[in-house]
Amino acid sequence: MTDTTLDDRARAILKGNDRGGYTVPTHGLYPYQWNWDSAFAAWGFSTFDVDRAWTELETLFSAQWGDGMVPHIVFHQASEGYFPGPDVWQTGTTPASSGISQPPVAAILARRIWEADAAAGRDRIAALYPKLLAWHRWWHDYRSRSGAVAITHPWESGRDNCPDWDPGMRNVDGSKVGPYTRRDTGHVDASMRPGKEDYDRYVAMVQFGRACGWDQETIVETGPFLMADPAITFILIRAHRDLAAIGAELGHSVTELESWAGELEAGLATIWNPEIGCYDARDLRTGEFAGILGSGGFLAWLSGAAREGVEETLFAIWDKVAYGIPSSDPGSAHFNPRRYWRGPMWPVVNSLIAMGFAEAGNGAAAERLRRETATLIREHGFYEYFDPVDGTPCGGSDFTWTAAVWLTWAG
Ligand code: 2M8
Repeated sequence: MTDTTLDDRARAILKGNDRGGYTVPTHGLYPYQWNWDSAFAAWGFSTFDVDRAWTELETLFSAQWGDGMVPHIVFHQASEGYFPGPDVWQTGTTPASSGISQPPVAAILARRIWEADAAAGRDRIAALYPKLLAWHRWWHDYRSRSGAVAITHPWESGRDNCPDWDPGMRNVDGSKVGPYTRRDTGHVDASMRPGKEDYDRYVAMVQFGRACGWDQETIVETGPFLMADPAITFILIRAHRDLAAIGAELGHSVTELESWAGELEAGLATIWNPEIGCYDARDLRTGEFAGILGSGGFLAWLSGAAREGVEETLFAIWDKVAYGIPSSDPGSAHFNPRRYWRGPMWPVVNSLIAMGFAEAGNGAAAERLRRETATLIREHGFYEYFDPVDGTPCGGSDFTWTAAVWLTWAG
């Protein structure tokens, strides 16, 4: 296919996954609206329909909770195709939603969407701004207490079963969750998805949240899982700054956002693991580091937080594969090139990493990453993710965020 044909195909995927005001990540496997998928969808739409781009974000924020949290899934329409659905989460919200959040990329991408058409976007971004600010405040008040950003469920990281979460997962008791039926393995090869023990623990964490009425204080203080996530920390620092830039342009005082970004930047010291020479995920219940190098650490450039020596450490793992930056180190015992987030390369994360490289002045690395990602999409199509060693396409096909990053970055 030529790149023009691929552009057409990418636009057709976004339109085909549109369910009316929001897009699903892919047909079948994911039948609802996911938080960070939607932010990428909006960025993709902004290349050919800015009005639709804003609508995507507006629909997502229509599900914002009273405390500012923006849920990771919004269950607009009933579907039998996904587990766990609204009956399991039981959050009691309208629209129905999950009880956890997802990486706060919305402000980063909203700023880019606004740049795509400044005049048309002014009223839309002005209306979204207080909602984005409330969400950022939620991350600050509830999740930034240890210095870095904490997650209460691996699904909140967006990098669900990556080895970064293994220390925290070991302490979650999944043995008493009772029977349930997974749907994901009916859509894609089970060997590419998280295992049963992982799912038992995921469900146990949902059951804890449900039992305490999704009380954030209780979940953070006494829940089964609390880990510092370097990737979300980098993303939130960057998002605070982008939201501050938006706010300043709109005439708001942004000192609060700037101070939140500064606090997180200082807090990065708490997740520096000298043993691996990199920022690292850390179990906040035990203090244990995960000891994992992978795509999460590469997001340091997005917030301008890369330290001396990090480039050498991290680029060595990129050099071990042929296509893009893998979600974990191919040299480690945890690495699995096709099992979901335990090693594969995800175009969506690579687009954020490249954004960081470009802004840090490393245009050559940004271009290498773009080229490697584009090769996979040209050869195989718009898959959810890829094997970084031999390029095998994996997961769902006709995937919204892969189409979106083709239109905005890789293509
Ligand atoms: C994956 O996560 C969901 C749970 O949220 C799942 O596996 O069922 C992750 O890749 C996540 O980052 C993504 O937002 C979601 C939809 O694409 O799928």
